[in-house]
Amino acid sequence: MRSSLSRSVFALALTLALAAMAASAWSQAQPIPIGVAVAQTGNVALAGQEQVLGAQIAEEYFNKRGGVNGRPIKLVFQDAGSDEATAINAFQNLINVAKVVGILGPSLSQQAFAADPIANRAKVPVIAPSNTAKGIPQIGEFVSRVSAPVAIVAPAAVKAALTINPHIKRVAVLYAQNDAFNKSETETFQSAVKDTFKLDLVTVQTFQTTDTDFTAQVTNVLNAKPDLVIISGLQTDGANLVKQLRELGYKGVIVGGNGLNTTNIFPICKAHCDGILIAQAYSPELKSKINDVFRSMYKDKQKKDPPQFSGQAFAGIQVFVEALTALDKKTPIAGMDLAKLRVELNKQIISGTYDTPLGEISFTPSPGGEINQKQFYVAQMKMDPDGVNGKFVYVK
Ligand code: 1QQ
Repeated sequence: MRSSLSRSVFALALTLALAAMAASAWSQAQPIPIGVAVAQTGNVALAGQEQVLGAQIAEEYFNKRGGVNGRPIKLVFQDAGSDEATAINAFQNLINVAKVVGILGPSLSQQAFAADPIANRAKVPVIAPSNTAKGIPQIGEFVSRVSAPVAIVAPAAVKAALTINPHIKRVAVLYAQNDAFNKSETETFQSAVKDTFKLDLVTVQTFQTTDTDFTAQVTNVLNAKPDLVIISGLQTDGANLVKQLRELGYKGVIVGGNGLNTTNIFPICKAHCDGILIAQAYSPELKSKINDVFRSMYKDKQKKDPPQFSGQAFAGIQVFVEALTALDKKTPIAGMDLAKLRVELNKQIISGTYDTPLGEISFTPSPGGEINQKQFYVAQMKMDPDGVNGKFVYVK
């Protein structure tokens, strides 16, 4: 009797101890795993590689400063590729196998609409580093973004075009119709052209992100005699379109969307990249302590100023680190099981204010997750005559 009682007490104690160990298993894992699922392969890797760099610099910087109250973070990279299926796979791996506390990714809005609902159902916080389409934070309460929506950022480039050439009247718009971000961005551009700046939208042409021959669209554009052309495409298709527009004789101003927002398109449009105007949610010239540090760390490695996609990725990791730090001060995270930590971390992310290389940012309250950001910019591509090297020059 006595021994069977003590046996069951022992069994109970053992069960409790095992449960406690399982609950804190993640927390024994030094360091804290944060998932990064961006495009390391496929056509969007032209932007994704800049995100990898930005995230790695954040990891190095914040770990040097003591990580999360003395505990380092560890980025777990899982290639999200350039399509929906690869992004979903990456998210599932990070959530279920790597058991990360949250995910930075994916690169495309098109992928986010497919992969984010999985994280949202699993109650895993996602920070979108470059998902600028309408409707991203509305995917669910676990989704927030450090990438300001096109609706707020993009019109600045049209305004800059009008400053460069005040005689612009006739505008042609082209967009990739098989991509969620490009469909969202062209809506913004078209309404800026017609409603905000009262210009004539003389033609709208569509293409696919997989297209390589734009002769038909360019011919239609040239026939419409525009003095401004606005392109919403991704990197390779967008840059090929610019190239063919110039080769077939277009001489007016070109505004590109966020899909062309990388110097990695230079090898495609070469000298023809010259002059493209693109609105920016980041400027290397922003004066702040954190941006000075980020800019100099990036410059040491890459010998050039950091681009927007790197700045946003850095900011996303910074938000994770600072939210984890604040949460840990209130309730030590080592005692939390992973499911609870993810939920509490999401609440903390949404409620914080962060002094990032993008300037001071915060999020709209739960179930919000939309970024509040104050400063936006416009850059213009300046190519050397050889068409090989070039840079983004910020328009004053
Ligand atoms: C989106 C974007 C792309 C240009 C990121 C690479 O802004 O898909 O929302």
